[in-house]
Amino acid sequence: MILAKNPDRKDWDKLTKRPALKQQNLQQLVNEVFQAIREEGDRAVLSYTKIFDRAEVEKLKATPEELAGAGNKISDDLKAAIRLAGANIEKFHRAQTPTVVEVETVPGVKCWQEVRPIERVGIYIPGGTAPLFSTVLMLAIPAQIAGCKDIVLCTPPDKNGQINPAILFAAQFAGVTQVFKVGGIQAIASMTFGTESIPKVNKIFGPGNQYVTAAKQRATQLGVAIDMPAGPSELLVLADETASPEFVVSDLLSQAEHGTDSQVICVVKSASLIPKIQEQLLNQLPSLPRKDIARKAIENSKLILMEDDQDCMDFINDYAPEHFILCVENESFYLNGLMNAGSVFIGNYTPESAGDYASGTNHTLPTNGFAKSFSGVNIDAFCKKITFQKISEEGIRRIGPAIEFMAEAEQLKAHKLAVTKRLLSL
Ligand code: HSO
Ligand code: ZN
Repeated sequence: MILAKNPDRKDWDKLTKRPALKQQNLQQLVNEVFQAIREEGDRAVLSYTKIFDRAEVEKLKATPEELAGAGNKISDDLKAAIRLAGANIEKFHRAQTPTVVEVETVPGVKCWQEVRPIERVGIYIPGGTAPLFSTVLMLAIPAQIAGCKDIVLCTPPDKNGQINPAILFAAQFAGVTQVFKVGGIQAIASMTFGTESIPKVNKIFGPGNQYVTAAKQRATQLGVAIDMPAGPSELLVLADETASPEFVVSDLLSQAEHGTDSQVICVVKSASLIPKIQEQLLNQLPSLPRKDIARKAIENSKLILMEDDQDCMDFINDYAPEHFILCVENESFYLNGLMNAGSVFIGNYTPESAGDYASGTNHTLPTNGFAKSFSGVNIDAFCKKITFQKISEEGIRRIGPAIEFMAEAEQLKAHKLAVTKRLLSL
């Protein structure tokens, strides 16, 4: 880890800056795939699946038999774990259900706001070395609670044209309505335009590599919403002497094993923690199956000594971490001052893994400083709010003249007349 001791504020920029994403020019490839899928539908999807995933797929849609058989291919313990995690995610997200807002702003002017689900949502789940079936729960459970009619899931097939059984099981458990064996740019393009088998959706959720990210950006230009801009996962830990260095390092590594580009920052309040953290890293890293990935991520990560509380607070708000682990004695100082973070984990017994899987909070969170302006996925992400108003004769009498004055001042005569005509009729 790169070590910094009480860095000067003018050097914070370097420490809070995420490494520049490799901005490969994917636009041309994305446009090509999008155009082919718009014109040829399934035929193009199948041929890209052959080229990019090296998989022969007969039918894009997972069959009822495939879905039904998935439960037998995973252990009972894993099924029980998925059910426990799912129940907690459901409890926490159901409690977020927005309520109707109704106000009579002046007598006779009734305004209210109601919530409607986004009708069709798409969930993208990457394949690869670690099939993240937990993300299925994090996206499909809130979608179901919100009342989305169609919850479409796309995930790339393996070489034999199969989908990971844990993903299939989680999909059924969480209320996904249709599962498709398609990944990458072709999955996002399919959900953007719709093909013979894959429905067009209104909003696309889920993580992905740079191809998927570029494709999601293209989808937004074509009128499909997306959850949030994506970047490599990140964690900031703030620890004082009450924190267990062993636990702190286990959290740093759990984040680091996601990818070589994962971002890890450990801020310590006292110098005595520095050698303890370094020692724990040496102890814990070598035994991890994904040690090569984790080591690379840790090499680019920072261990920072910051003794002043206000400095720490300002630094954290500046960085705006996706995940923030707070393990200090004076936690309320930080909880009160915190402005920017995706999700916060407090105390020695709250590992980030808890939020990744089973405590109930969502793990789809803003990265790359977007926690300054974005929330993590929650029920609102699957809903729209519609405003309504009903104005009585008394109501239009009360607010009509103000509307007339404002319309006149904006030189919008037709707007003014729409009110004048009504006032004259009374
Ligand atoms: N930490 C990841 C989510 C995840 N972890 C899924 C394990 N599985 C991004 O928040
Ligand atoms: Zn994780």
